[in-house]
Amino acid sequence: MDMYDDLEAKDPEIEMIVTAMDALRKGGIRSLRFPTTLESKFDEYYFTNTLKHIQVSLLTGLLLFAVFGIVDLQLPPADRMHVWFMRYVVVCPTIAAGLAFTFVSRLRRFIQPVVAFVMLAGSLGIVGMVYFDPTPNQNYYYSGILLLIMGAFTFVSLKFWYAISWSLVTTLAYEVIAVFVNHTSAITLEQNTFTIGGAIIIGAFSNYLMENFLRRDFLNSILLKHENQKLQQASRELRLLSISDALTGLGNRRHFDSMLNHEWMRAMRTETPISLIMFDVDCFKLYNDSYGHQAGDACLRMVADAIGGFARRPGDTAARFGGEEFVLLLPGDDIDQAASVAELCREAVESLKIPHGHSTVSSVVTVSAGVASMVPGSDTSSKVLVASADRSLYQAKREGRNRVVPVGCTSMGMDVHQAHVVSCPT
Ligand code: GH3
Ligand code: MG
Ligand code: MG
Repeated sequence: MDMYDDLEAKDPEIEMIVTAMDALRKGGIRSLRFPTTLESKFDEYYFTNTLKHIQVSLLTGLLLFAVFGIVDLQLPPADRMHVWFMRYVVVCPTIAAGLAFTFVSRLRRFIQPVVAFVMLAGSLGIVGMVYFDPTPNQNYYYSGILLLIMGAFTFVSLKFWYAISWSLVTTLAYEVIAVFVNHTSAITLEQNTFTIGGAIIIGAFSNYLMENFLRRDFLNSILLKHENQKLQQASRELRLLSISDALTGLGNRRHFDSMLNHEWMRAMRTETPISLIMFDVDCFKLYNDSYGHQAGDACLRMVADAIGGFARRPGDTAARFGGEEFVLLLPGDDIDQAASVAELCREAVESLKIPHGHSTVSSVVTVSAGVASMVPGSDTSSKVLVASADRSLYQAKREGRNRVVPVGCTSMGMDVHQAHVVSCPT
């Protein structure tokens, strides 16, 4: 099974890529053309991956063309001047201009036709030399055409259709000069034509393979990018799932533990206070018993929303501690600030006005809260903070529920002295 089979087929771009990949695997010249949108992306990719290569090959071609002027020394001076004119006034400057062009990034989309044009200048230059060749069978420069065919198909990274078009024009130009102008002997012409044809077939095959593989490479790079994005998204979702409570959407216990650890260390470093509020829904068992478990779940969601709205700053963490207990971690807040937030939460839950006909403290759903605050020292553990908040919560329950008890303080919300210590009958 391929990695492609695994991709969901619904994404049209991916479908297009999979089809193109299949076509490239099956082979054939038509596979060397993607649908327009993909093709223009491939152009960009091709350009980026072949630019250096093209520059090196043009520079090498320029040097070779210049150095090959040495072979012209065999010619009589008058003929040599013609050839040198072709070589140094026409072809070399054209190659140099083409090379310079490759450095102009905003014209990069024309790089293929420009390289094809430079190659054409080179091949027509050699055909010109064939024309001026003073040797008896005018075959002195013919091998240059073979060299250029090799270069065009493999060295300069021309795309298949550019290389094919170039080779046809070059061959035609050579044949016209050889047949109609130079009247090259039949035996030489036949030999040369077959060799050119053979070189083109071999060159075209190599060029086709290179482009085919480069296209596959391009498609693979998109697929890999796509897979990567999907994996990243899945891992983000998984992480979110692993730290959130399924019922309320708040952080879960694991998230709370890790945030507490993190913020505890930070508070220790910065020597700032960190506060924890622990909430517990009052008489919730009775709520469940009277309204049913589903209504109980809906009630927990509303309470969680109300409390979660008070985690406002980075580092503030609202989480479900378990059952009908919630926590709000407030790094940077001291006991007074945290007690005020706890009181606001208590009021927020009360003002939801969720009817609770069987509560012993109110006609609506209420929460009790225990608040603790510490500046962590190196010898204290965050467990101490949780334990103190828990103790305060227990005290709030004992003092009559629907109230906030900061550690070591008397309760807020309801006057502690008027509160009856009641317990929910279970
Ligand atoms: P107190 O005021 O002393 O806190 O009394 P309480 O009835 O709230 O406390 P208790 O510990 O006796 O009961 C807690 C109840 O919360 C019992 C359990 O069925 C209920 N509960 C815990 N988790 C869930 C939940 O996810 N959904 C629902 N619907 N009920 C839950
Ligand atoms: Mg409880
Ligand atoms: Mg309770």
